[in-house]
Amino acid sequence: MDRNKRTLGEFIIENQAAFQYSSGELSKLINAIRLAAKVVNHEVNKAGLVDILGDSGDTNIQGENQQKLDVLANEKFKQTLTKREIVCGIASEEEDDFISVNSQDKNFQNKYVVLIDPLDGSSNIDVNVSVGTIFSIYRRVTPIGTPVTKEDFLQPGINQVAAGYFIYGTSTMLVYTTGHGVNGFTLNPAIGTFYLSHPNMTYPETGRIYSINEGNYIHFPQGVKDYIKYCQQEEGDRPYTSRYIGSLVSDFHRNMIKGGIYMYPKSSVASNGKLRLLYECNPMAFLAEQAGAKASDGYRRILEIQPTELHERAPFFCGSRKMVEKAEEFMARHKGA
Ligand code: P6P
Repeated sequence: MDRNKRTLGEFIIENQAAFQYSSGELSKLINAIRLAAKVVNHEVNKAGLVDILGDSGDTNIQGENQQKLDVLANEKFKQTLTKREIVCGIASEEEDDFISVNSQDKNFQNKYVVLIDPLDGSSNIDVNVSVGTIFSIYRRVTPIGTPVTKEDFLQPGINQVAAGYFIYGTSTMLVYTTGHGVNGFTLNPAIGTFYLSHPNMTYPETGRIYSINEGNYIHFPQGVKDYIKYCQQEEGDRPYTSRYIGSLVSDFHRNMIKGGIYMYPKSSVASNGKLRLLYECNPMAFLAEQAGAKASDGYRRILEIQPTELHERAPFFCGSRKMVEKAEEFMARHKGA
């Protein structure tokens, strides 16, 4: 029963002092993101009805019919975040450029920028597979009182002050960190409240699950091909199990609980892989490291990469520390290949 579990709100207040920029700002920011996620969760859960019944009959705030879900999710997060008096800028996978926010004409006094993938894995919606929202939060680096610039968004992942994801699956969860470990909260849909269900989440040091789209095998670097064959060999605790949902948040979440590695490497058809550094790799890498795991591009720590473009991509190896280190060993053998 929820009676003896702390709510998200209680947890944030109890841990506010640990957040170096507290004065309630984190609470407002996480609450804003939580509110938008509950709306998105509602829309995701009835998505199938749109196909079955045609128009869901719902209209959104603009009076338009049901929009495409990832556009709808983007609008919900933008609306909610711009109303909070702590966000000065938003970058989103669904927006070509960043959005400068000067809520209530406060002369750009707000301190935080939020980068977001509003609905990651949205192609899975049509086949009823879980999807997620990924968010990453930084303090601005340009002077308060001035409009945000691209510099405020192009920060290395080590500068994140908070990051997390929502997973809209068999249950809806929020998993986030502010640099003091990773905690998971499960939504009780009956009352719309998130409860602390997974305190202090940690990745197992090793595991037996590898997640990669092996349909791209012929395009992978030799180091990745060799690592996949290593996973499939009959030796010791191998062969491992291949599990790939096609939704980063879901594969990451399962691997954090069971142990495993997720890989989206570069290839001959995608020179930097597919995942976006700023609002997919960095937040998931922050969570991974806070949970005792590892995240690299096959060579370098993801969180130390200096971004140059808002939507730049990065190869991504993330999960149980010993598995990522083994994959990096294979990559090192063919460095430059
Ligand atoms: P592929 C979803 O589009 C996503 O960004 C991740 O969530 C997922 O892991 C990956 O792309 C799937 O890509 O090329 O294997 O279909």
